[in-house]
This record gives sequence, C-alpha cells and structure tokens, in this order.
Amino acid sequence: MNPYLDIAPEVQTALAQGQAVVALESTIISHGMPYPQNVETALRVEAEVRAHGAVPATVAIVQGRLQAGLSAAQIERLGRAGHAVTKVSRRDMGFVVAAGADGATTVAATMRIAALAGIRVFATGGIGGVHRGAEQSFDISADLQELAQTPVAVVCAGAKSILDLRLTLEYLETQGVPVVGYQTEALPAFFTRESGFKVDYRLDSAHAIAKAMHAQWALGLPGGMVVANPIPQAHAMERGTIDRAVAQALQEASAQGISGKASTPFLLARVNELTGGDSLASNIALVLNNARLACAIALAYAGLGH
Ligand code: PSU
Ligand code: MN
Repeated sequence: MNPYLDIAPEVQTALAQGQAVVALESTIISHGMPYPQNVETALRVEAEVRAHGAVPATVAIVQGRLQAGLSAAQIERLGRAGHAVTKVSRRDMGFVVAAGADGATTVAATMRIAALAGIRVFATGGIGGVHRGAEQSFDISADLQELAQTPVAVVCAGAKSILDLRLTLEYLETQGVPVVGYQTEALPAFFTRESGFKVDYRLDSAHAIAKAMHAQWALGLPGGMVVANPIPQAHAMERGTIDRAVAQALQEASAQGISGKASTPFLLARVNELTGGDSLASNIALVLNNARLACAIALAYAGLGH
C-alpha cells in the first residue's frame, strides 16, 4: 500500500472482501457548497450510500495523509473551514502531503487517491472541464487529464454551464474518455437534464455500465469514464434562470481578474448566491441521485467478480 495512504477500517474490510465501495470527493464540501449544508449533504450522501448497500469512502488529505474514508468529525472540520482549506487538484497533492496540511480533493485528486486505494467507482455533483474562453485563458480542469489516466468511473450530473460543454466533450474524445449517459442520449448540464449535446453511449442499467468498465480495463485502456446521470425532473431548474446567473458570474469573474484554481470555486459560489436556495436544493438532490447510481454500479461491478 502507498506509504502516504490511510484507508478507513470499514473501507479496507469492504475492499478486502470484494464488496461495493463508492468514493466521494471533498472539494464539493469545502468549496462547492456553503456551511452547514455542505456537511449535512456529505453525511446524507454517506448514509444514502450505506442504505443502498455500499460502503462510502469520502476522500481528502488530513494532516498530510491521503485519506480514503473520513470520520464525521473530519467532514465537519473540512466543511466548517470552507474556502480556508486548500483546494487540492493533482498538481497540489505532493506539496500538501509534504507540508502535513489538510486538503479538500477535487475530482482529479479524489480519482487518484481512489485508484491508489483500489476503488473504481466515485460519485460527485459535477466534474471540471474546459472553461468558456479557454482558447484565450487555457483554463482546462486537470479533472480531464485525470480521467484520461486513472481507471475510475465518475458518476456526475454532467458539468455546469460555467464550462464550455462542447469543448469539454471534444477534449474528452481526444483523451479517449468515454461519456456514458444513464438512461439518456442527452448530455446533462448539472441543473438541467439536457445541454443540447449528446453523450457517446447511452446505457440503461448499472449492470451494462459495470460491464463496459470491466471491458475497458480488461483491454488495458488506462483511463476512466464519465457516467452522466441527469438530475431528477422534479429538481431540475429552469434553463433561463441558470443561464442568467452563469452569465453574471462569468462577467464578475472576468471583471475581478479571477483565474487559475480560484476560478471554479468563485463561479460555483456566485451561481449559488445568485440563484439562492433553489440551486442549492437542486445540487443536493442531484448528488444524492448520483450516489444511488454509483452504488448500483459498484454493486454490479463487484458482482462481475475480480
Ligand atoms: N463543479 C461543480 N461542483 C464542484 C466542482 C466542480 O459543479 O464542486 C469542483 C470539483 O471538485 C471539481 C473541481 O473537481 O471543482 C474542478 O476545479 P478546477 O476547475 O479548478 O479543476
Ligand atoms: Mn482551472
């Protein structure tokens, strides 16, 4: 095992027995939602995973240790500290570990730690991607490179329209990362069930997704997979409301010269503020929905036996 990695005993037992484990990220806790809803949601998502027959492994860096599986107290600490916790993408991992510091892991860093621990399924809200204006800014999330390299299936509700979804799909295609739609041909756009773009493959069951994961990795293909799960209709938002909030947030980011790793957290926080409680409620609903699908996939994958 990696000398910097700690796996929670419950997660370790589940992995040793070939049981279903679902990884969860922590940037969504510290940087993706306000306190205290962030902590409540993280704990509810863990409970949802358990209720659906899998073991949750929330991932973070705690005092320089890569952690697969957090205690409730550790989740509370990350959530309460919010933006004061270092947002850790793959670039930052070695430095935060070397400093013995805490870090909230993005999709990229969570995938890497999940893979080190032997976890193949990961649920979150939305992935990072190619930002609008990337032809000038070069702002492309390291999540996409990680998806190209690391064998973990990431269950998400697509990506927020703070990103350029067309370029994100192009980038993923170039990097050989399949985008699967769960029971849909449409690429969802986080708060809405459709984005106007299509996924690469529609699969209608967790079992079919598990079989595709198994085949991809048995072929020796190195990367992961995006499993796009549309937000339940009852919680979807009106496109115009989201588009206006995103446009304003982007304008403010550009006026304030926000760039680099600050960009995504700034945009997430502003979209949350501008749309108020509605978008937060939708966000929570879709994360729970993704956790349920990730459980079904993890159970199906475990059932394939390896
Ligand atoms: N998109 C969301 N919610 C999030 C994130 C993105 O709708 O919480 C977080 C995830 O942790 C993702 C990260 O991995 O932001 C991407 O940041 P960046 O664009 O700096 O790579
Ligand atoms: Mn970026």
